[in-house]
Amino acid sequence: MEKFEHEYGAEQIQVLEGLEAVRKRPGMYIGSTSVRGLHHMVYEIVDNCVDEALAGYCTDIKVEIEPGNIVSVEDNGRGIPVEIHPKTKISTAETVYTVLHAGGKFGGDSGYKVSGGLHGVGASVVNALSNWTEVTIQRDGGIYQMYFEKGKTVKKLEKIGESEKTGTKVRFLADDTIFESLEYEFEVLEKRFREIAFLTKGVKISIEDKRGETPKKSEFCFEGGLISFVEFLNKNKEPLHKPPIYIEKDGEVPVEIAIQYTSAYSENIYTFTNNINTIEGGTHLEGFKRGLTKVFNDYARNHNILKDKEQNLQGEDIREGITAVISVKVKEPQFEGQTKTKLGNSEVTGIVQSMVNDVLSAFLEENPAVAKTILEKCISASRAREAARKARELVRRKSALETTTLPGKLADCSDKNPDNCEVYIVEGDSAGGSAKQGRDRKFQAILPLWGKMLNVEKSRADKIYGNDKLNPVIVAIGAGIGADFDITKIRYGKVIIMADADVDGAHIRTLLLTFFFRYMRPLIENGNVYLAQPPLYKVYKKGIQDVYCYTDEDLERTFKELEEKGITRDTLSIQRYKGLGEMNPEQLWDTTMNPETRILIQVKMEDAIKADEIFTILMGDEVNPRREFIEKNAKNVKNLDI
Ligand code: 28G
Repeated sequence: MEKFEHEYGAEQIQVLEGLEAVRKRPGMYIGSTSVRGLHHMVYEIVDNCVDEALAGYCTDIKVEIEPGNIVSVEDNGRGIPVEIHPKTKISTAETVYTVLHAGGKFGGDSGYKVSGGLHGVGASVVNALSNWTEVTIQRDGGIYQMYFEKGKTVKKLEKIGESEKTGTKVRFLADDTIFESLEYEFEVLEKRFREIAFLTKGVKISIEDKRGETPKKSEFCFEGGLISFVEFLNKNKEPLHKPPIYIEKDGEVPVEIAIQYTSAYSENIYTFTNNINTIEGGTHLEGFKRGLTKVFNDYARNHNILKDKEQNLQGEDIREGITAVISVKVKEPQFEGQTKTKLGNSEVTGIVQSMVNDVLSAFLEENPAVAKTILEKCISASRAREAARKARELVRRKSALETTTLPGKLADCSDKNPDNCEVYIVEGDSAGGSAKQGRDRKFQAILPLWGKMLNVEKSRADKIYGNDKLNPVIVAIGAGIGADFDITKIRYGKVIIMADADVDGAHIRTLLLTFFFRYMRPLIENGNVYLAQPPLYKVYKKGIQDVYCYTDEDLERTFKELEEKGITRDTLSIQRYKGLGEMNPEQLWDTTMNPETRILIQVKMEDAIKADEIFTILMGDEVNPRREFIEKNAKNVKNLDI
């Protein structure tokens, strides 16, 4: 019966089937139904505003999270066209919201999107996955509105008022029967919108969170675009030249690049394709690296900075201390790689390479002082690399003669299969002692570390090898460092950092993480690095079992639970652990080392920008940002964990 209630035309049936497919397999369209997918819903809508901005008609984008997790997005573009679409026989606006991939298939003229979230699926998918959607358009002197529920048109587009303005406003409530959670994270959205604002110069993006008692608000607008982006990334570093180098070229594949060298040793290149962060790099990055290497070598030769008999500088020498952002716009991007964030379009390599060649070499000719500063840095990097190579060969030769000896402090485990094994890197001798006694020696190895660690941010690879604190870590893990690091050789599947829950412990943790980040990055990328979580409190009383609490909230919860059993707070004793050393071996096992009961935090690479920022603040030469950071986080030590 129901089937005949509405008179659907062939087009409409197709539409309904299309959106039904989206609701049946949401993950295929929006990536996932976790909070990650939920945030993608917002990005999809905002991307439409960004497209309107890229077309040159929109300057202002306003995002609000209303109470009840309703999202509102508004732009001041031309407004989605309201007239009847010749093909679908319904308004263009309704078409955009009900026909899958309307942007690409309909419309004839500028039908392609250059912005677009990871999935670039468009408004109809958001509509299909929303409990309800309300679209308001100001255009042609009027205000128009339409309304949908779970993708189905409930109110067709109608004129509801007069207006001289233009623009589009969309409000939606994501469907809680589809998404695991509707709790948007302000900070996640904020970070993405900052990024979009950097990538789309001149556009103002504001975000306001109206859910809590005190609303949060941020506003981003960068006239400098990528130049501002690079300055932002380098805000805690010491630049070697100001302003950043900016090169740009329009054409079939528009390319924009900003570069600024700093006194640091790391290489930080971020690439974007159609405003999407291509974390795994790809052809644009490849073209950039090739172009950069050639331009600097040519310049050095032509200006006799490299003598005839001297070897070319290597790419890695030329990238030491570089911070760069590369943004390309590709009509039909192919994303490859494990997380589909690697650009695969092969034509892009040559385009970026020749653009860097032409524009950057011209820049260097016009700015010889900048060229000289950068090349001096490259040459000293090259010398350091040569010294490191010699040091490494020495180590290799040594290990070929002697049989590889494990560090004396290491209490190794008996199982030799890395998949089963874990190594605890423990701060201090006394905690190391307890850990050795408390562990399960079959699969748990203990490596105690103590004393002041080498500051890896300020050291080059040649020093790292010879360092008596880090050498045991390198040898125990057994897979080398830097370019030689070979993850298939790791001796333990889990590398667990166990340090006190205080500022000193946080410092050791950050130092080790910096070291892993810079010299064993695949270990972090592969998820092998963990942070042990020792308890902060023990709650005890004669006659009841000891309760360990890992956070303040945990402690409060424990009090409440015990109160429900009639045990009041004032009858309880609380021990606050100041360090691992205060626990006996058995306690350490129960609370922090027993796989059945312990809490391990896996260190994620997801946020390389953030990680690099914290490392730089804590380790770099600039003292003020470090002090500010420590002051800000002294109370909340957890924030020091990436
Ligand atoms: C507020 C939240 C999300 C948008 C526009 C403006 C136009 C448009 C959007 O056209 C149909 C398909 C391709 C042309 C285009 C207006 C041309 C002339 C637009 C948005 C017609 C879509 N006038 N603003 N779509 N195209 N903002 N914000 O969605 O051929 S979507």
